[in-house]
Order: sequence, then structure tokens, then C-alpha cells
Amino acid sequence: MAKMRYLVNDLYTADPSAHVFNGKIYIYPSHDIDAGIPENDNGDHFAMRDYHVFSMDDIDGEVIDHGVVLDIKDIPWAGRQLWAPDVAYKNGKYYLYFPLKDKTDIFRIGVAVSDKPEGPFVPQSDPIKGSYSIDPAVLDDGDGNFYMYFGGLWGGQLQRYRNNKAIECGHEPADDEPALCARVVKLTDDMPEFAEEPRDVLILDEKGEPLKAGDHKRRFFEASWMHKYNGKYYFSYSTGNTHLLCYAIGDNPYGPFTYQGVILTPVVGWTTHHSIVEFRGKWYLFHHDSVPSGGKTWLRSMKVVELEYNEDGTIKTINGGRD
Ligand code: FUB
Repeated sequence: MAKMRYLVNDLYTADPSAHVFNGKIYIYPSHDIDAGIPENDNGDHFAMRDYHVFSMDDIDGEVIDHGVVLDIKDIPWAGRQLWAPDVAYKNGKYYLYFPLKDKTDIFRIGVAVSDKPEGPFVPQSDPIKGSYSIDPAVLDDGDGNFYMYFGGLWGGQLQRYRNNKAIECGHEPADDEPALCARVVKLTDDMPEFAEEPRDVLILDEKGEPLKAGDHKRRFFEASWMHKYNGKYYFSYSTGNTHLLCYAIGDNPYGPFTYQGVILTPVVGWTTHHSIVEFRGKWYLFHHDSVPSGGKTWLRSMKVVELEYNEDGTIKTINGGRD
């Protein structure tokens, strides 16, 4: 197995979404900064203001920083906090999907477009209609259809919504009730809007029952990612306050998905967020930790490690290095 490798040492970077475009790896991370905001459960200390794009010809090769590709000052509807983005390619254009609080402090998901994978990206004048919460991750299903997975609890505001409508109370369900789910939605053919109402990404336990809200070691918290392996759909995510990257397998992009296990044990830091990509016949887990900043949760550094499957298609657990 390849060694874990930090990718950038002159900037803090997190939530890396990696893709292979034109035979190279492109990485779209959050760009962490020290904004001097005290740490809280709402994530106010994650006060990021721009994105950089990085590329590599080889998994062990030099990491090229393509500079600032989108700045908060150029987004007409911006309030604060550019969180974890993702990029999809269709018909000659690259679409950068990003979560950002609007001027009323509500997270929405925006889109910015480029002709090149390395940007720069030009933002649309408004967020996606009907979008809410954080952490968009887009699956190219290979048949012309693209699906966005999104959502995040606590500071990510997912608990404020039921059936895609904002609700008054905005609490998580009781421990013995079904857990809140990530959302999945098909994108329009031209990519910048939702083609339908978002649906729940249901995760079932070994008995076929939906995971419960109190099942903090398995229930969805944030950081959706979807990849396909041997014809199956692998939905992976962070459990947030228990700091695990887990996954569940389904037969189609909408699920339901059955919980399988842990991909990555806790890393140094609070958040854990990742992407999984195949490159030249091997699979890789891009993720982050806070080791280089001495454990500051809001100053993270992205890294990569090889990911391996067992013969039955389950994923071998990787040690995140905290314990
Ligand atoms: O980077 C800000 C937030 O922290 C992301 O949106 C979450 O997934 C967590 O990694």
C-alpha cells in the first residue's frame, strides 16, 4: 500500500474533491484560513474566502497550484463561508459546485463555470433554486446523468429542513427516530439547476432498518461522496461528532444504501472529509487532517493514501492516525 502523503505545505487545504480529467488528477479543496474567529459548534471558525485548484500528472508527482480560481468577492449573492466544493465535467464545460452562506446567513449551493479544469470559474448570479445546506458532491453516472449528493448537520444547517422545506424548530430527531439523511438530486441536462426535488439518501442497517438519529457512529453527518465500483454505488460520508468516514452500498444512484463499515478511523482534528477516485487502475482516498497546524481544527492539510478493496467488494479500513 502506498504511503500517506500530504499534498501542499504552503497553504491550508481541506475537503479535497479529486477527479481525473484529461489523464491528470485535479483536486478541488476548501482553502482554510485563520480568520481569528473562536471555535464553536456552528463552524463559524471555518471562514474561508476563496478556492485554489491543484493538479498532478502522477500520484507521487509534483502538485501544481493553479492559484485562486474563485473569490467570494466575485460572487454576487455571497454572505460568508466558502465550504467544501466539487467539480463535474459535461459537454466541454467544468462546473464548480460550492456551498456558501447567502446574505441572510443561510447556506445555499452555487455554481461557477469554466472551459478548463484548472479554472478560473465564473459564478452564476444566483444560487441553485431550491438548494440548501452544504457539501455538494456530484456523480457522473456515465449515461449522461449527473447526481448531486449534499447536506450537513449542525453548522451545515441540514437539521433545519424536512421534505426540502425550512422548518421552525430545526432540531435533529430524537435518538430513537430515523436519522436525518443526506440528499440526492438529478441535475438538469445543462447542469446548473436541480432537475427534480431532492430525495433522502436512506442508509439501512444489516436488518434493513433505517439508521437511527442516536446511532452517532454510523449515521450521516456531512461530507457526502459517491463512487462506483464493480457496478455498485458506494455512498461514503463523515459521522461528524464521532469522526469516522463510513460507507454504504446500493444498486442505483438514489439508494437505498446498506451500511458496510468504516473507511477511515479518526484523524487529528475535528472534521473528516474525503473523496475516492480511481487513477491508472488503483484507488485513492483523498482526505485531510490537522497534524501540520499542530491540531488546529480550522487549519487542515489535504493528503492522499491508496484505498484497497477486499474480494467481496468491501473496503479495507485505513488508520486515520489519531489513536
Ligand atoms: O470545510 C468546512 C466544512 O468542514 C465542510 O463543509 C465539512 O464537510 C467539514 O469538513
